Amino acid sequence: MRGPRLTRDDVTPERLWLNRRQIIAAMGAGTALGTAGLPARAQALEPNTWEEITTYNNYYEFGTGKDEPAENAGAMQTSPWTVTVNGLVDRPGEYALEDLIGDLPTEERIYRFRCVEAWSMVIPWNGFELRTLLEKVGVQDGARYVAFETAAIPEVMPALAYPILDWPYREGLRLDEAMHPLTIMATGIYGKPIPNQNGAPMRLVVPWKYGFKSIKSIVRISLVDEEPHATWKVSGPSEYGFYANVNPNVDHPRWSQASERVIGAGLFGGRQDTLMFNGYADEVAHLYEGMDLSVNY
Ligand SMILES: Nc1nc2c(c(=O)[nH]1)N[C@H]1C(S)=C(S)[C@@H](COP(=O)(O)O)O[C@H]1N2
Ligand SMILES: [Mo]
Repeated sequence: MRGPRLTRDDVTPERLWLNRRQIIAAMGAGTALGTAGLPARAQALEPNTWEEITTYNNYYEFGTGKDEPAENAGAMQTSPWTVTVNGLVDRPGEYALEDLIGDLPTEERIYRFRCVEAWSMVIPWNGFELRTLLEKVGVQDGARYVAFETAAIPEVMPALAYPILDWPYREGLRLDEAMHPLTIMATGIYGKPIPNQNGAPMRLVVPWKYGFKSIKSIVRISLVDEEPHATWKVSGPSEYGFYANVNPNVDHPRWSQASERVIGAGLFGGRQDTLMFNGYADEVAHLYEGMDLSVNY
């Protein structure tokens, strides 16, 4: 197995991951050895703890503080859940979530996750490749992008009352990005149902892009022929582009993107260099051949 994609055979149960993490941490603390000599995967893809992944979140509908989604999102009812699929598709409709995704093959994927705010985690997602959903509903000729929309439920999402972002939260991918096998819809973490603060019942995960592309609690998927509305791009076009590929060479106007704070990695010093395409360049760089990524940021 090469590269950062893992199959079920590569996956270690949460408890073993955590034990190994403690062992690695102890090595780092007790000796000057640090992570030297460990297999590359142990250095690069040591998952964060459940606690870290589910209490340090961005989900602005529930508040802009990192702890607010975990505090507030429990009130959201995620079952039953309806997803509207429309636009240039053979089988549009308002689908009950189980009818839309219940028969799609799921697996665990351990991905690096890099927020535009220059912090990162490693998260073991459970989910399915987005392309399997798109193939099921039938993408028509002429579709060039996929647009996504998050639920907007004012009764449980306190921040919808304020114009922090252009609600409802929306994002989009070019069709080839959406069909790429690394692009998944996540419905779980560590083999458990995905918590509301992480985007229950179904959220996008695009590991080579900044975290804001990975839209949560999706209620609409539209196949369209023009570049879709993207919430962060509309909120700050000079700061957040449509592509949002992780690129250490293009700084955010207000901070550097050359390195990142590793959440939970205190004993290792807690910072690492940011990798082009978040470490997934071998898999995805070809999608952007011929594009100027400092213009198409
Ligand atoms: N609907 C919605 N989706 C969202 C966001 C949000 O505020 N609302 N924040 C984005 C940002 S900026 C990041 S970094 C990730 C965070 O995902 P996590 O909390 O599961 O780590 O979700 C993304 N998806
Ligand atoms: Mo983010």
